[in-house]
Amino acid sequence: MIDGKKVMLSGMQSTGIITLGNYLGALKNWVDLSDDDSIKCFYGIMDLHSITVRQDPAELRKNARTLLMLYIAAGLDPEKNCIFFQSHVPAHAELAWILNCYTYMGEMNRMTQFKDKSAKHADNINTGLFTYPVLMAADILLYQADYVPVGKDQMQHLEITRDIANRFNGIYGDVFTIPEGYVGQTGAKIMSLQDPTKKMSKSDENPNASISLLDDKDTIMRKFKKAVTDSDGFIAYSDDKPGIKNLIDIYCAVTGITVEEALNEFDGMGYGVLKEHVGEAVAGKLVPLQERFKELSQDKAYIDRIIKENAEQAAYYANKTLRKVKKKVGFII
Ligand code: ATP
Ligand code: LTN
Repeated sequence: MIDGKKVMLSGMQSTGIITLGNYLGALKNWVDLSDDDSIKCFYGIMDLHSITVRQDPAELRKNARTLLMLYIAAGLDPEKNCIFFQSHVPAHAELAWILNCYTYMGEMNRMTQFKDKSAKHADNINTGLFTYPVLMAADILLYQADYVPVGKDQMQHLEITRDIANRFNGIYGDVFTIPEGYVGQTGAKIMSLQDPTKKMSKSDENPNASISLLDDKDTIMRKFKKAVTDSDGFIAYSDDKPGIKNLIDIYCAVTGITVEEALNEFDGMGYGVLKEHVGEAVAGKLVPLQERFKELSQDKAYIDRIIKENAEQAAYYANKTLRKVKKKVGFII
């Protein structure tokens, strides 16, 4: 609790321009939830997590700043929500170290994200990638978060966070709040436009596989036109038709209508027209966000102030928990 309010925390890695999947699966839900004045919200730009995969330094710096501006452009008010860079709060790395000593190799070995990422980056399977979920646990537990809104793919990391917190509390008493994951109903998992059996990901090498939040309308329309579907030729919402199902999911998440309503609307349409409708809806949703982003990009002083003030605020709460942990573990403080 902070000032009598429940706490919510989430974040994304600054590994590239975020996609429609990140937006519908996470960012859009954050914005909806941040309207609730009974919740104190923290949103991190998780740059420490980003370097588990090799990054170009200039790109990383640019992507991190872009991500912060996209959070704000999407509707997160930085005066109300604490939006901060993970690397500006040293407590994250410190608590991660401590929690590493309360986490078992066997637990980390089971993490599917590690398996996926180590297969993808076979030349750089570093220990940071392996202990990535422990750093994520530190992010969450430092702020005593009650709720953590994430896409479906992150739920396994949430479970391990709860296990680590329960283990630590079991030894030292009630130090950490046990967080609950929260997955929105729509957009929980948006799939790649080129391979609808794989999730849409900002680090996909094929640019046609994902919609970037900064793609212009022509690019969006072109990417949907090229989206992989099937050769049946009829619209239905079924796991056997992952390409069409994904297009319908995207449409529903963007417009807020149900699958049934969407199926009525698309009744008798061909795939080409369906793709056009989805493309129009997505582009329409992203235009206001892109305009706000442009304005923010021109206001360096404002963004610099947000970065500084929010880092101080985040550090204040994080250090409170870290001091408590150090005392419990037996460090001289
Ligand atoms: P990377 O490709 O760099 O691994 P990513 O695109 O998978 O990144 P993350 O930074 O890992 O994105 O995730 C940020 C947030 O977006 C998380 O809450 C995650 O669950 C959500 N998310 C990521 N991809 C999708 C998707 N395809 N559909 C729905 N939510 C998603
Ligand atoms: N692993 C998350 C990003 C992340 C995160 C967090 C999400 C890092 N720390 C803490 C929620 C809470 C991902 O989306 N890939």
